[in-house]
Amino acid sequence: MAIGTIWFSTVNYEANSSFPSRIAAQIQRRSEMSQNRHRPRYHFLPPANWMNDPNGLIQWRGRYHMFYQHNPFAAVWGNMSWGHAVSDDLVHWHDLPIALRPDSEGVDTDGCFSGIAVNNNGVATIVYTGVVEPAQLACIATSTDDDLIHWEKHPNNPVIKSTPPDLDLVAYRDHSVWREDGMWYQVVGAGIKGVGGAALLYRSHDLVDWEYLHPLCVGDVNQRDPVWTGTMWECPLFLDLGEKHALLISAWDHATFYTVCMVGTYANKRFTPELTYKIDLGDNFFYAPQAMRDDQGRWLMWGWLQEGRSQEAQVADGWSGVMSLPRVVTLRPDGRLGLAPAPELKTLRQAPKQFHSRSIAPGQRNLLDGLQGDCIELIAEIEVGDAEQGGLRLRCSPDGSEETLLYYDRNAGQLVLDTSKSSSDPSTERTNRSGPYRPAAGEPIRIQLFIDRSCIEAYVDGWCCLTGRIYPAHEESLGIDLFAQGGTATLRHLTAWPLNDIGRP
Ligand code: DQQ
Repeated sequence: MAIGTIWFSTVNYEANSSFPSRIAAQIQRRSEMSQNRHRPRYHFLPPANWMNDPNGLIQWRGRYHMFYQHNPFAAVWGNMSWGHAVSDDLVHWHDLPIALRPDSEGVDTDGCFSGIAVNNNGVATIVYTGVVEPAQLACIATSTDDDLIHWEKHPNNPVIKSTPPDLDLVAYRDHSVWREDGMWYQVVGAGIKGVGGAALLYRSHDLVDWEYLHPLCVGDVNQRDPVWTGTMWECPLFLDLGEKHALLISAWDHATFYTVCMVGTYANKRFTPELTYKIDLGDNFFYAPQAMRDDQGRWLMWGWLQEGRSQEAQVADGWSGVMSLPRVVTLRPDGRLGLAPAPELKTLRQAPKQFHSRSIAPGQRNLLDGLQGDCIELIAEIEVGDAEQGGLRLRCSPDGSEETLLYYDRNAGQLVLDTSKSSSDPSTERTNRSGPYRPAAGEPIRIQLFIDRSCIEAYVDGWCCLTGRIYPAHEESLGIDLFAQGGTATLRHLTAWPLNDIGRP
């Protein structure tokens, strides 16, 4: 088994101690990995090994910094450290050395779990979860260099010494921190036994001394409608959107992973949800999101695209986990969150191909003149007409044995990513992803879609996202086509742009 070899080779880029040699090793590792055919080409992921949650997103001295949960030693979860990359344009990322790693003694020997970064009067400060099992407690670290490379853990860590004594908790970790009325506020993710997930609210003058106030919001473990919010809320994310606030939580319960968005009102330091729904119909393929407000005042959000293939395949390939594209988050007049890919991504576009006015009858194929691509962006408007289902076929093999369908199901009122035929490799996950969606009355469905090898990211009507992972077994599964069933749909127009690889410095 190749595991031993992989472990050995992937460990190298971290084993070098000098900064330039570590960066050089990261670049070499990236170029070795780029040949892997499921590895995305314009989504961010580390040079090698494991990545999960986005962490510590911050714009600092004009540059975008992304930290992420990372195992530097293998393509499996473990040794939780904070990987680090920086970008000037939100598109191209430069790797930097690991920012935080577990110490051999102290308050995070079992991992530096997820957290955030804030600007505390000119001092970049991370609030993260230090783990010494079974304790998972808030810790802080500061950096005073312009590139946020060196981090000092605070001597008073953990800065929150224990969980609130009156609460019987399932778990307690992860942080969202903001400034309000001249004070720092934070919520910590938690679950209250027998009650539901919770976001616990704290207040501080200096990010070091924290006073527990009360739950900002508590879920109901017995409530399934409109969406179950799990037994514990990981990675709470509290966003001030002006008229409304949004609390995003990663609903957790052993095998359950998806992100729930609650839009509502924040008053008297309590949050009351008014609208609750899944922020991405891909469930675990968009998990643990985090957001930053940039110099332009935009909320930019990233989430972790989990893998849909076996752990053996991940270890054999030497990488696991992908970061979503940056999503601009806004508040829509209908109360939902608007979600759009950051416009900076347009710089990746090559010459477009355009298609207009095509009718789509069931079973018809090759309606897009042989369009192909696994590194491509599409914008399409489709009228479902009298069809029961209408949409797109993606990553189709010439013999039709492999294909992925993205369509609107009119009768069910659902957006569906049908992955049942995405791969003839039985070890890949092929469970369909779907959820409530209807276009506005009389309107076509407007799809902006990104295919990046194993990643599919769909943005429909500017609010309904569906992210998936697919692993076609055949190299020639590159076809893109139109799809209708139970009647005839119509393509108004479709533009396709092959996208550039983001390359590496
Ligand atoms: N991942 C981190 C935790 C968080 C979980 C550990 C969510 O802090 O709760 O890697 O994916």
